[in-house]
Amino acid sequence: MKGQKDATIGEYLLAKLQEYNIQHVFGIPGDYVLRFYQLLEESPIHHVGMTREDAAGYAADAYARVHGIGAACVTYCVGGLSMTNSIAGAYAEKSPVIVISGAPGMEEQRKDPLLHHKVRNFLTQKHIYDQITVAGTVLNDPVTAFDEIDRVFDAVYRQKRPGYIELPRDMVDARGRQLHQPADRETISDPDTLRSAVQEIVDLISESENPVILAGVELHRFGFQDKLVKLIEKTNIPVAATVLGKSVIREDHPLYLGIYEGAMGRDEVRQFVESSDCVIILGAFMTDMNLGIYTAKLEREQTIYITSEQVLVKYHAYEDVTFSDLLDSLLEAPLLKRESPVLDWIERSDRQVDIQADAPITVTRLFEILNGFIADDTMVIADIGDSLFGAIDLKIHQRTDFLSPAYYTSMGFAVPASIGGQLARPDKRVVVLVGDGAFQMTGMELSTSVRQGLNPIVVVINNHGYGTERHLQEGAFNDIGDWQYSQLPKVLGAGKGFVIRTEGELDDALKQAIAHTESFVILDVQLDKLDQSPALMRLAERLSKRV
Ligand SMILES: Cc1ncc(C[n+]2csc(CCOP(=O)(O)OP(=O)(O)O)c2C)c(N)n1
Ligand SMILES: [Mg+2]
Repeated sequence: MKGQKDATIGEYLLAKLQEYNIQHVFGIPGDYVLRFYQLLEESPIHHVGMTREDAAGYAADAYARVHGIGAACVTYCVGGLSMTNSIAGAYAEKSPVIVISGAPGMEEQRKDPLLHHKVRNFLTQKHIYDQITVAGTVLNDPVTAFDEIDRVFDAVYRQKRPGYIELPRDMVDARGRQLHQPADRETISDPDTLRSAVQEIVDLISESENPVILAGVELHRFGFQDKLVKLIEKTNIPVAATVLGKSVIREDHPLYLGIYEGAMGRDEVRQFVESSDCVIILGAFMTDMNLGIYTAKLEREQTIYITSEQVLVKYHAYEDVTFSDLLDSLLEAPLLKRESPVLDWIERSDRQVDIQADAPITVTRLFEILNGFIADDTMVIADIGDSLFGAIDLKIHQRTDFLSPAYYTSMGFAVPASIGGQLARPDKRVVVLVGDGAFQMTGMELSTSVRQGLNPIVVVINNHGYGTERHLQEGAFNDIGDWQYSQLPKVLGAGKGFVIRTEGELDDALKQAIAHTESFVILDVQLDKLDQSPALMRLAERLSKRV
């Protein structure tokens, strides 16, 4: 890094962010981080001021998912601890976010005084972050600070999970020193093990009659989408995606089957995958959400399971084989090109949706109509609840254009995530799908969208409360306040709002939303309390058969 010999710790950290091409940092200042904020403002990096720290975490997470790595910067404890839930989500779903937190100066910390924002001791926040990051450091020593910063960035980038850097305020201007050049920590495969693993995998695939690939989120995170496309086009093996991996491949690719998620997914996809005699899982975490709450039936005897963390073939594991090397070797291996599979049950062309202008809007029709509205430049960000269940059936045109906390499922992700997502990809129009409950948690972050000149189209799926939970256990605890969502433009001084009760109103509002590019658009889609998406219905129906 240039000029590192004379750099201060603050300057080095900023240079490191730029070296990793991080152009936006999300957060809220506080006195313990103000000096670093001053440097941040003087740097070419844009600071994006949010209304809450958890929302800053979601925005940085979305930015990281789209851009490859992201960062959030907050003050000590009141800020950092408020962001732990979103960073926990980034950990669980493998999103590489650098967390920078200010802290009391090392001089101030001597004799353990009761300084504001301190919880138990001065390491409380660091200890909490140890549980939800892959690497963490307190930059309390100028001699080791540069190496520590290198170590955390390196771990975050390689493991695609968050890292924590705490910067005491009197260390920002301290001059650091590079003790040693960062070691090349590139992990490499053991050639013999790699050869043996590839041989076994090739044999299994070659002997199988109807292999299928199940593609997961790690292909997004490591940027292996091209390798996936090459592999399926070389072999004609069809591919399904997990929910968390949705949009890992263009959803109109002729070899794409749809989302596989056990009982929640479409029957045809489920049958196709479960009747395969060789399921090749690539970069997918087999979570309960991916498997439709443990209703999937995959036999280990017929499974090849490859991720960045493990290579399992049937019942045994190969160690010292990297995900990347294995994919490259499979691309070069003598795998036969099969006949094109017959996939005539998949609807390829977008069906024209006939709008029944006066018909009351339902969740099913909402998603059918939205499907016709999604274009090449649309990025869809779905919150949890029926926003996510319904979105499973949406057809995403480009890859990596669908984001959702589909495994950790924290409500409130989508609106703040739309800020990180669109700043990372300004050429995209973001459609946010969000339940009324989730919107009430973080929807006011639209204020930041206005300040940043962003233009999300926010579809509030308003089923008057915690709909998903009503289907599990009804009670007054599922009711929430009845907000006038379409009036928010008045409060925020920008935007366009619509109340949607019929299909005609939805169609008209969506057309106006496309034309309104200067600020956000919010659609309050009024639904029946007990209405639900086809995916949620499928799940309920299949589960009820099991009990
Ligand atoms: C932060 C957080 N708190 C609580 C929950 C538990 N929870 C799961 S679904 C749900 C209701 C979601 O309501 P809404 O956003 O309106 O979506 P809907 O289910 O109505 O489609 C709740 C409270 C959660 N997942 N995340
Ligand atoms: Mg709701």
